[in-house]
Amino acid sequence: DCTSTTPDYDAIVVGAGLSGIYAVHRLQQRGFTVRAFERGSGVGGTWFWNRYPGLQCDTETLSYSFTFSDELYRGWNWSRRFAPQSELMAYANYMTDALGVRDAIQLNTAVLGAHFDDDANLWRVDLDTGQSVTGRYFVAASGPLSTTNSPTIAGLDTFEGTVLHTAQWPFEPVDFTGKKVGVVGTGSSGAQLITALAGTVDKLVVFQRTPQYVTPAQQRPLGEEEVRERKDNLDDLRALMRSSSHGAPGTGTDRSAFDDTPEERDRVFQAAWEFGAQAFALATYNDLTSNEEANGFAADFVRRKIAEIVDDPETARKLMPTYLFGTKRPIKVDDYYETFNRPNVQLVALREEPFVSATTTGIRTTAADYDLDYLIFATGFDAMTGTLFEMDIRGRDGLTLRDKWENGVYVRTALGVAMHEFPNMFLVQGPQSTTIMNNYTLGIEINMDFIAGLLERARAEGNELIEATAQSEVEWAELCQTLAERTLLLKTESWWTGANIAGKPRPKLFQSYTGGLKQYRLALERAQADGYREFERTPVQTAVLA
Ligand code: NA7
Repeated sequence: DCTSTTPDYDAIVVGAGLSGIYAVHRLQQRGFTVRAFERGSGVGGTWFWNRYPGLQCDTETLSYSFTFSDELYRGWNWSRRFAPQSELMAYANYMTDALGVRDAIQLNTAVLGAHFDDDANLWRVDLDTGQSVTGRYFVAASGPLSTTNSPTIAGLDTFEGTVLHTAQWPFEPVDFTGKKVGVVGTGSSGAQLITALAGTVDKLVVFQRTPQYVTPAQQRPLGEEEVRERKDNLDDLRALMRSSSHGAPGTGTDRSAFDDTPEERDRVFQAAWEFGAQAFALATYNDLTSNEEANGFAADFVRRKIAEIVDDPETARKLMPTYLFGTKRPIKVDDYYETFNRPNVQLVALREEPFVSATTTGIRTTAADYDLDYLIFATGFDAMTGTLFEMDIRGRDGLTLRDKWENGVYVRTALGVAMHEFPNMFLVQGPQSTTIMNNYTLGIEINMDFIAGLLERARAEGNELIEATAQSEVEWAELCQTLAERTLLLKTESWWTGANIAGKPRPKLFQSYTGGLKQYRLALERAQADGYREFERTPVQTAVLA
């Protein structure tokens, strides 16, 4: 006597960044009706919001492209080794149109909440437009880095200059010519912004909390020949990407740092420094982030470079990182250390002279007053769980995701894509997938192809209610933690360890799968081949109302 209530859509997708765009496509292609909601006024996600000067994607365009379609890969031309923001946005729009998914995406619409209805067995999704829609499936493609971290500084509201955040950049270009600009934060965003602004501004004050290991990206325009070559050998490229540790060529090596003499090691590090991209971190030696002594070889090499490059010994000292190399995300930016030789660039080491307050005219530290027209936060994101917690997501019996994951302390997912007690909810590039060791475009494909396959299988069985088993998420979370414990990553505080947000409890289970993208893909392929045993499937039934 069971009847099913028909939802508005088969699937509701949150976000129209690259993961949302691909999610809509993959689900539509398998015959599901889909609606995506995007809070921005355009598609592109990360590339839509992060429009700061100097932005470029630090994964090479060679592999930072979807590869599921030869035609679409060949139909797009990147101009440079690393894509600038405008090209990344154009690419997101190209994919949206080429895949014909634009009509399925509702822009300017934020998802406020999503509640699983235990009786109707569907998701009720509340939007900031006042609308409410229902879907059988709820797919969070909301991005691991999309809720900003904006630290508070006492008196900031009295500052008469302009406050900006790299990930909430104004739509109109900002003219920094002749201005005094302060940048807080020296992660990937800060490092790119600092090198881009230094030549324009009158004065640049860099407020650095933790010094970083920065190796050159070696940006350059692409030649016609190399573009043709990569397009002609797409099968090889795809195979290389799928069998590499980070989903891109040149990420991974079998060699240990102890295979070489100190002189040979320096030659290897120097060659990687000159090659650029992720070569230094990922293609020199395989034990840099598992063995402290090996780690020290790479760290020392970068510190020697800093001493060589930076003229002022005091500035060089402040720029020297002391934490373990590669335990924060490696930064690939050209001319970073060189920038501190410019007479208009000043480095402030916040651990030596912390902020006291903002003033009407700038920033006061314990050592000095800095006059500023602009204060720019390049302070990163409430990563991984931040955006998911911001939405009011509730599974069975009204259980909130925040409670389920105990405020982020115990994040558990089945294979990084779903949670027990949250039936028919799926994650694309969510916690415990490969977000910290990913070429995102391939990571998205691998995640979404698995999810679409599972949905298709369940539909064919007549079992449209899909729920990860409790056991599968416990096992996967334990695996993620065990793998992380074999690395040095837990020894450093960063968004990788979930330790970058003031007041947010530190996770006790690692929030990313660090076995590499190839092993992750193989784990998903095994799950598929074994009949998706991690997921209990039942027919959709709805309670008969008395
Ligand atoms: P990141 O990598 O999280 O970097 C944030 C930077 O901001 C980093 O230097 C932080 O110093 C600094 N920070 C954060 N909070 C503060 C406060 N309260 N005071 C001073 N400095 C602070 O963010 P990005 O946007 O650069 O990059 C994010 C990811 O995007 C990146 O990893 C790539 O995957 C792409 P800390 O090191 O915490 O001491």
